[in-house]
Amino acid sequence: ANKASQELDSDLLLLSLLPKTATDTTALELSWQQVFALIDCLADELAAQGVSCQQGLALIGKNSLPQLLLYLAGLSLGVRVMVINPQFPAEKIARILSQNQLDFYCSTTPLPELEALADKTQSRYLSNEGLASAVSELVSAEYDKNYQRVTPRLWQQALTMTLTSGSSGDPKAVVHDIVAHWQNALGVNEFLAFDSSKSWLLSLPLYHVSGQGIVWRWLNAAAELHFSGIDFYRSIGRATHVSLVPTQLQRYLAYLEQASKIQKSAVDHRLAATEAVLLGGAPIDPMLCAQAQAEGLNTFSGYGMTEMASTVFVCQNDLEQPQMRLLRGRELCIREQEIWLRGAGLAQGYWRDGTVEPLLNAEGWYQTKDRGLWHNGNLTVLGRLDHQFISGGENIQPEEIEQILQQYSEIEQAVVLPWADAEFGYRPVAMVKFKQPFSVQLVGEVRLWLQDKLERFKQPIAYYPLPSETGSQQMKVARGSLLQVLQQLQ
Ligand code: 4YB
Repeated sequence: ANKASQELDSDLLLLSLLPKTATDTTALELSWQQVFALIDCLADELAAQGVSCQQGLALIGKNSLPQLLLYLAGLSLGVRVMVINPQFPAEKIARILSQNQLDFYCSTTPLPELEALADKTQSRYLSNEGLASAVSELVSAEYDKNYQRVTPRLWQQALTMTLTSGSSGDPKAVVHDIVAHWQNALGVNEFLAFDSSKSWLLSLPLYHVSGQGIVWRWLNAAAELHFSGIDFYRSIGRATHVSLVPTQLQRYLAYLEQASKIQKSAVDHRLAATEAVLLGGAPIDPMLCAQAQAEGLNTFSGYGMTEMASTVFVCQNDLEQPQMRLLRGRELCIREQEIWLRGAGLAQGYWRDGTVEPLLNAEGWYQTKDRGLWHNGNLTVLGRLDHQFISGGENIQPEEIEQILQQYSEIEQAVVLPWADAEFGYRPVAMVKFKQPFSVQLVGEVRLWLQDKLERFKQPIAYYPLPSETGSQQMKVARGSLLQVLQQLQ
């Protein structure tokens, strides 16, 4: 039973759309009743356009209220729903649509290039005019209007498909049932004290498991969900909970610093609503957490992945004795340095040609390909096994070198890659984003600084500027594209 539906009669406000501009203070707020009316209405619209149970529906676009409602409406019809990054090239989207048997796609923005590929996709474009007008009509209407539910709810048969990029080729679709998302919500809400008095900013895209996680935690707790305004960093301080990747936190701290220089009202930010910042998706530098703590931000470092419906392990950083926990119902073991997982949140599998390929090995565990150490209930993630390379017979874990480089005060981000070498097999090369313009002099300083911090064979033999588009904008560093850039230099 959905806790949220128990709240249906209360006038708890759950979904607020923050003002678009700093001067516009009229936030749109919807109640549970309105949201459920909207979901039902959209589900009927989808059904009227031919969408039915077990078919595939793709939603292409950035986070928006219509997109969230369509996601939930599709699921309420027992549909397989996939949200797709609108920045993917049209050709790639077309391949994803056909590989994943997505019968329909819908977008909140026009996609002429994709429509031109319609015969390749065999996927039907759903006119969103009807859908969009349904949303705007309902949002503006008095919601005591009695709506008539036409199509049945079939949540139990619903599946979400979330793309996760492997080391090569097109991303794989990870299939979850609603139970897996719900288990994630139960585990995280318990650890982060997220209840009906709290709010979570939808700070990550719905096409990542981390964005969907926020939605299910909101529903599970019957809490508030916030959409960000144009000024994302300003929106952070208005919710009690926010999920961020480390680079977003880094930028938020810079934003707070800037704000305190410009106006005294930065004090407001420190007194902001934020109670918990859940970090994840990439290695988390303890220094960053310490800086956040100095700003009064309570950070939690999460380790998780799409295949486990996001967070599996959490560490609360801001205590003298950091509190760490494997979320309830998850199990972890380390085999030959690899993290193996099972239990709550586990996906049904990868979608392959209309069937679901299970994730578990012969011993019943999901092998993460992450290298890790488990000591006294604490987990240290050392990097991806598939990023390792061998240099003169020695194993190199690029993340280890990156972590040390990033401790250098002038380095914002560093990515270490293998450089083919006739004698050594591979040698480490660094791509670096400095806080100031890249220069030979800075590189010289880094080399000197690194000398007593790393074994010689781990010290990068060359340094290049990190192309900005591959780095921090995305949740994961695009190592594949960086390797291509490097090969051109070689
Ligand atoms: C890590 C890592 C870590 C993942 N150290 N490597 O709700 C959340 O949990 C959340 C909150 C804020 C930001 C992100 C999240 C996520 O869900 C992220 C989930 C995710 O990244 N999934 S993924 O499938 O795209 O990648 C998983 C991989 O990412 C892992 O297998 C690790 O390699 C890496 N990773 N957390 C070091 N704390």
